[in-house]
Amino acid sequence: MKRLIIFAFVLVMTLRLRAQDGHQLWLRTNQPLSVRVVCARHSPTLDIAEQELKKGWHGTQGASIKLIIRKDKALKDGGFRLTKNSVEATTDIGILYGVYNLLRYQRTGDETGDGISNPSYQIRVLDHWDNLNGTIERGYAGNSIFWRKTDPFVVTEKDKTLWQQYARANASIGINGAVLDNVNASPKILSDNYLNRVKSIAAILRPYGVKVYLSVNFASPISLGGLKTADPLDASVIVWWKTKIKEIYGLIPDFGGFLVKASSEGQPGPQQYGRTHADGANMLADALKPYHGVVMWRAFVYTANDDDRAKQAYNEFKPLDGKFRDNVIIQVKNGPIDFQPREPFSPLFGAMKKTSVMPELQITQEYLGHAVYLVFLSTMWEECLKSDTYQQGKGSTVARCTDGSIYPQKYTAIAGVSNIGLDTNWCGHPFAQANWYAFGRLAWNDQLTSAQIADEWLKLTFYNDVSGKFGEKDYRSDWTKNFLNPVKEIMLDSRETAVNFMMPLGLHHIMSANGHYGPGPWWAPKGVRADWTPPYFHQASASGIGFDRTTKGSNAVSQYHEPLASELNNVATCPEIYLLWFHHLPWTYKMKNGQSLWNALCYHYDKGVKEVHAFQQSWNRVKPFVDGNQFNLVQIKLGQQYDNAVLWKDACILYFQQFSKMPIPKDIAPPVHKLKDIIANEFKHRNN
Ligand code: GCV
Repeated sequence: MKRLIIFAFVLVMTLRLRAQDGHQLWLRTNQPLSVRVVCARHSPTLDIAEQELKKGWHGTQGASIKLIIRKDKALKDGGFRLTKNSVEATTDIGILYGVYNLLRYQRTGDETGDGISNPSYQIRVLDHWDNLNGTIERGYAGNSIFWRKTDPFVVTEKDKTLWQQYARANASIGINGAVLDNVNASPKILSDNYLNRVKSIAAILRPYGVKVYLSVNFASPISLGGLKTADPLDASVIVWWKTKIKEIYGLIPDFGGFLVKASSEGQPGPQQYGRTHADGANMLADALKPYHGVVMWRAFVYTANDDDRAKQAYNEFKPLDGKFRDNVIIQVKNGPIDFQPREPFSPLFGAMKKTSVMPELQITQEYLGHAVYLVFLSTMWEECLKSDTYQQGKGSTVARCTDGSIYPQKYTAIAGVSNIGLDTNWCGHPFAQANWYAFGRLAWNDQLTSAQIADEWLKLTFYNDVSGKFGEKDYRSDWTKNFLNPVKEIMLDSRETAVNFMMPLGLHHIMSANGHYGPGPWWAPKGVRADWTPPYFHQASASGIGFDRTTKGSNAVSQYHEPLASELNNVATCPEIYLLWFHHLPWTYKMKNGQSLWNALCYHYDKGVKEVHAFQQSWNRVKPFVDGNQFNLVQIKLGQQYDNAVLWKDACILYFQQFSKMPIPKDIAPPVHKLKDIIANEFKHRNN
């Protein structure tokens, strides 16, 4: 008997001390207390809610909690009300969201406020850029969790477990949709075999309230249906889509709808038939309407013409305002170019007043250091969502222009391009999980601050990391002072740091063409269209640097509403963070602090490098509080980030110095690389 007890004890301790691999995300549990759950009804979703309470209860030992579904005018769909002893909602999924929130409050120690919570956006969707062969475009965490090359149509128990874990993680932060395939879509996704696999995925995601959507290729009627055209006004094309959509709903009755990248970056679209984006989107919308499906139609369009690329989406879509069906939602990237480390908000936000518009954010770090850099993207998204468009007077923020507060949109929605793959820790970098988390939290509540989100995520993810120390007296205050506060500071500073060492003062799109990782301001091979090359964007010459988008230049400023347009147009009032986005200025231009533009640029690069170094030192100090595996992984990645930051600094300073011909300030560390070596090595290692 004694041996049995010792064995059981050792087993429990071993399990408790098992190294963290990050797979549990922010849902790590630690010895729940007992709870009694009372619920008059049963459904797969309610059963999950009950199990979650039992698995994760950290409230009063032995408490009793009621799950109540009833009409409540204060609650929107999915919303919930928490009282001392109950979770109330109008729907099953509202109960599940309420349960996850209650459990989160228990674990973070945060207050529940008045207990009512409603989502800011109705549709909170992850866009997976997953290809049907299992690879992921701009994915840095392994292959797709949905598709694979070998045995593509076999659904294994392992698949189902992973999809269930994925759905649970999403539900825990309120994400309620998943677009399962790349926007550069293969027509094959609409073939029988793939649709049957989608059906299997949908069945696992359904109890967690996650609907499936598909990206579709506009030319599918030709490539899959054998038609001669994909013209959206052609009767046979309309019938083809109607039939296909009927088939989809026969398999998946709660299918969400389509995401479409059309007439963009080589993808087929209505324009090749002389039709507009509205013609294309409306044709699909009409076919989806009887089933309550939506079309998320992307505004990421630009062509190789002389017009400033930053202006093109607005020029294309603004004239179509009011011409879209009410189940079309125009999906707009946060900035006018392409998910750069810093962009002003897209002028389409707030400008389309009679059309549903949804922000598209990029969770995967295509332009922000892949799964190598520690960059907490929440501050970038918060900056965008809280930007004032002035479209309906002061306070018309991007958030309010898209969440239904200002315009009566039939649907409100927000999308995040997923950073999830088959890696054990889902996202490649332990801190990249915070970006998935932050997207979900902001989609639920677009008024949250990044500080709060970081605080929650750190508590949920790391608090019980070092099990041996967990029960110690004063552990909580020790942990807060020595882990939570310094790591939160790293997270909150991390995006500005990346901007500093990559593209400060409004510079943009000067990254390497090799996977968009590392610097490449020189890259402009013959024959490549100009608006894909960095010199098009930075415009560096002996006379200065920056893209003139003022009224004297491309006039992109005029796409913004007053007083913002004038503020941006005037170099004296344009915020310095956007200076070179909107202005071409001489190297000697005097900044607000008296420095020359050239010196300011050098100091920003240097500051970014120093900040990454400070992150490293700060991280080294938190070692006692972090699981060894996770600690080492982050330490290694910060080392790689530091090296790359130095490369960015050296490359950009040396490259731009060729034009400025000015000396590098003496009080910054001189470059350790030679420009010619950096350029020669640029494509040596392939970054996907
Ligand atoms: C899915 C950028 C990316 C592409 C991406 C495209 C888009 O250009 O580099 O990989 O394609 O944006 O958003 O459609």
